[in-house]
Amino acid sequence: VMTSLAAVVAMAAPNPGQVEAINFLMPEVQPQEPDTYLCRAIKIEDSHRYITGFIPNANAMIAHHILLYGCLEPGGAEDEIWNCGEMSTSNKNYRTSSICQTGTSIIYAWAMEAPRLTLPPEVSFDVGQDTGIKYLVLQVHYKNVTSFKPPNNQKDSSGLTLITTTAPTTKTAAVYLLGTGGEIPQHSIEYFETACTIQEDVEIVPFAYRTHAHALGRVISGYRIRNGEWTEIGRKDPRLPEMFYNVTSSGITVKKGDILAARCTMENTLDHTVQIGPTQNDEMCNFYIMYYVEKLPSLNQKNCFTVGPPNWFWDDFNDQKSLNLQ
Ligand code: IYT
Ligand code: CU
Ligand code: CU
Repeated sequence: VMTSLAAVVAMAAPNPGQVEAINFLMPEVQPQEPDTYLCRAIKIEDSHRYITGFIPNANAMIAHHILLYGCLEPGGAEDEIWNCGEMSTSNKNYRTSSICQTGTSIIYAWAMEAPRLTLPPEVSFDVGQDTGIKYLVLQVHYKNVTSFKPPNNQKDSSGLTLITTTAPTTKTAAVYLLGTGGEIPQHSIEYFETACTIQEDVEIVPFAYRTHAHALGRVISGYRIRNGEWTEIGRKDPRLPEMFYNVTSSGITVKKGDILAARCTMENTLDHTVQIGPTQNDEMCNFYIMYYVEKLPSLNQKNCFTVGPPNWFWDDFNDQKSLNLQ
């Protein structure tokens, strides 16, 4: 059970399940370098947990973003804090490791201005025993670290309060990730595109989306294509806070034979080519779809990646050159 963490507050239980608010916070850390990414893991292997909401415990002056990941195996041990950045800086006070060793998925994202997220009624993330998520990993991106240095020497407990229940909800949430590889030549605008056909006989209901790029992203959009007709799922300037936003219009479903597609428009005003890659000097093109299924099973396919420009554009879709990584 998740009781290894300090405060587990029992709340009123309106349904047969026990509702618990679990504080998943940094243990009074003092990162010393700006742009430090710290991770902490908790094991949730012993029982099923159904996460129905996320309450941020963060200050936008200090934390740039907070991400909650599900892992099969975490990058660090329990009761350990490790460096888990997009490798922009490495902090000597902590060991550096990946977020997850295996089975990575994003569950929730907070960035400045993001309010708490309550999932739709009867929707939850099923984590723990018999699921692909045996650990939860909290990642905090520390932007401003001056308050952690002398004379203030403050300690930080940024993180999330997870609203959980032990009783299953009728609907199950998950996240589907669309993204690309590729490169943008100097002084140009480039389109990073991906598209995949849903092959499984599962109907999903997207309800939130998140975009992610680095400095060159200008607009990222996602679509469902059914019988040649395009319906927007979401569209955002990735320079805005990278949190989950409500889909453009609710009630869009995606089923077998539909195509999910995404595009990132990037502008490179620099004097060199920029590639998709892991550091802040590289780029990324990601469109995350948070969805639920009314009834299990959910999708096995969790992402849709292409090699991106200059080798793959939507026009290449019929050649079936799209790659499904993982
Ligand atoms: C190369 C790339 O696009 N990396 C992204 C997306 C990504 C996320 C996960 C790729 C894989 C994953 O298992 I989860 I393979 C990326 O790193 N995006 C960052 C996060 O660190 C996930 C982001 O903020 O969206
Ligand atoms: Cu950040
Ligand atoms: Cu990135």
